[in-house]
Amino acid sequence: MHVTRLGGALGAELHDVELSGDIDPATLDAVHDALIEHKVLVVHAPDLTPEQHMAFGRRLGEIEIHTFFPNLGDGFEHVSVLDSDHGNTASMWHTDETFLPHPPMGTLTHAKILPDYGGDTLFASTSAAYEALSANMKRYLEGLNALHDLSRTTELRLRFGGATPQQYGEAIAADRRFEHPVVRVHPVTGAKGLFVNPTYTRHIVGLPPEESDHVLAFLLRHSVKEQFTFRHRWRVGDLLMWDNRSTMHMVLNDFPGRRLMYRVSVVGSNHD
Ligand SMILES: O=C(O)CCC(=O)C(=O)O
Repeated sequence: MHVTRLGGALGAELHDVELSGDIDPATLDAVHDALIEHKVLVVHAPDLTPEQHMAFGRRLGEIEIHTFFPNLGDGFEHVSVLDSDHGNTASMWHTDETFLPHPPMGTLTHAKILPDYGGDTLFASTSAAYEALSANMKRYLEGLNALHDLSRTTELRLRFGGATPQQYGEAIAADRRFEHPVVRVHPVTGAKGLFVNPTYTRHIVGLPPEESDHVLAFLLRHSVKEQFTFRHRWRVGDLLMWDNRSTMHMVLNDFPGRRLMYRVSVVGSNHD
């Protein structure tokens, strides 16, 4: 296997690695190390089947049935489906499922159908963003927690007519929310990273609302400065893996036509 870097802050492509069969432990360790170092890995794997996709995920850790995305069903519940034809294009910056007590350690997304152009995915390194903060801001954030809430997505849809007040009420009542530190320590590297995102983070706990809103707005704008980002232009059959503990991502919703992705998220890690 060899690794080519694709971006200054994050992103690399793996070559000469076969993810569909029995991966030997040394290769698996090398893939895992590359994931930790580069945060986003691209492997071109056009023949990867959903079985092999799940099996590779399980080599990294326990895989989840996604909280809200539809899935392939019938033995393939762990493969969730993002189909733009069904309105599923995750086009707002987020880290996956941060409203859970234990968000996934990583996600593996396989491109099945792509539009003729557009639909790239942007990634940002939350550790590079943290490192670039001033010492004063780092001190200010230390010890603060933020509330992450799944119902925030329904609230946003409500504002644009995509959800009813009743659906919003149900989303609040579903109580899918959790407080996490604003600065999180990566369990493998020990590196600190910002852990707030505009999709799920509602507020910083204990701050006056206006202060919380302004601090979050600053952090979110800061986090996606181009020097912390990497943009992936997909080929059908690309498998992208991202370390969900040190990144945010969003899809550019700039395309006509259909974009269909299969995804597997790893909730427990075999390597921490
Ligand atoms: O479709 C993609 O490129 C990424 C989708 C996404 O945001 C996710 O799977 O969490």
